[in-house]
Amino acid sequence: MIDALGLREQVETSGYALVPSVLDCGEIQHLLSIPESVEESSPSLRRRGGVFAVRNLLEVSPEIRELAGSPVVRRLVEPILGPKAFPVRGILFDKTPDANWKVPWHQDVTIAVADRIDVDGFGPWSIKAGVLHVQPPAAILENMISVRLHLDSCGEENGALRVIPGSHRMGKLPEQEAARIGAEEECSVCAAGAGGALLMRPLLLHASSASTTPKHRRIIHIDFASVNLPNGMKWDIEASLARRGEHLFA
Ligand SMILES: O=C(O)CCC(=O)C(=O)O
Repeated sequence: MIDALGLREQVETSGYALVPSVLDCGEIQHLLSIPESVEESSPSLRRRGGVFAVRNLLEVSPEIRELAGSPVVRRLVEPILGPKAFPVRGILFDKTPDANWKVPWHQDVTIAVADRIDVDGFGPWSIKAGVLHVQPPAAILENMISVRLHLDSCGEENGALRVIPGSHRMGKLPEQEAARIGAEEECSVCAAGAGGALLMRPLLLHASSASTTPKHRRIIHIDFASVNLPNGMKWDIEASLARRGEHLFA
């Protein structure tokens, strides 16, 4: 049973929370088969050896949209963002001997949007996996939460995320400052069992090491927001589903 108030307080104070046993074995098995349901030729599938990432996951997978709207996930998101929260971006990624990487200390500062609309405080703009991205003002990122669902157990040996508790309250940090704080402040390792979830504010400083075992480390990462964008700017998922006559929660 999730203690909604405790979860909210923990995320407010530390910028993250670990929740064990969110998914059961059957749900994990089902989610592991999702890359097979994505069209072979889709540019969202990233391969090195096998598939190591599926980008634009909400766009390419109705199952992930369903997961994002499911009671198990809403019970994690709503205590933080309220009942109007909606998913805006999803990615599945693995660390394997063929696709292994480390990530330096950083904050997640970009969002996926449909069209370039120049608005004060938004920028720079970039393209990732064919999708337009922009850095929004901190106020947008402060109204977001990322849910990372672990499909394999994940400890230090296979690249668990390290975080600096409380760093989500420091605003957007220049790269050098992020590196300095990461090197000097005490970090926590977000180890999780298969089926466990990590909730994390995008501005929380985080890093991860390369995996040192041949085990999979598959994670479904879904970003949620609770605010609309200004001046008619649209979240990418909103616009791409609308073009197909679909909705987030069909
Ligand atoms: O999963 C990882 O090892 C790093 C992921 C990350 O840094 C991110 O999603 O921003």
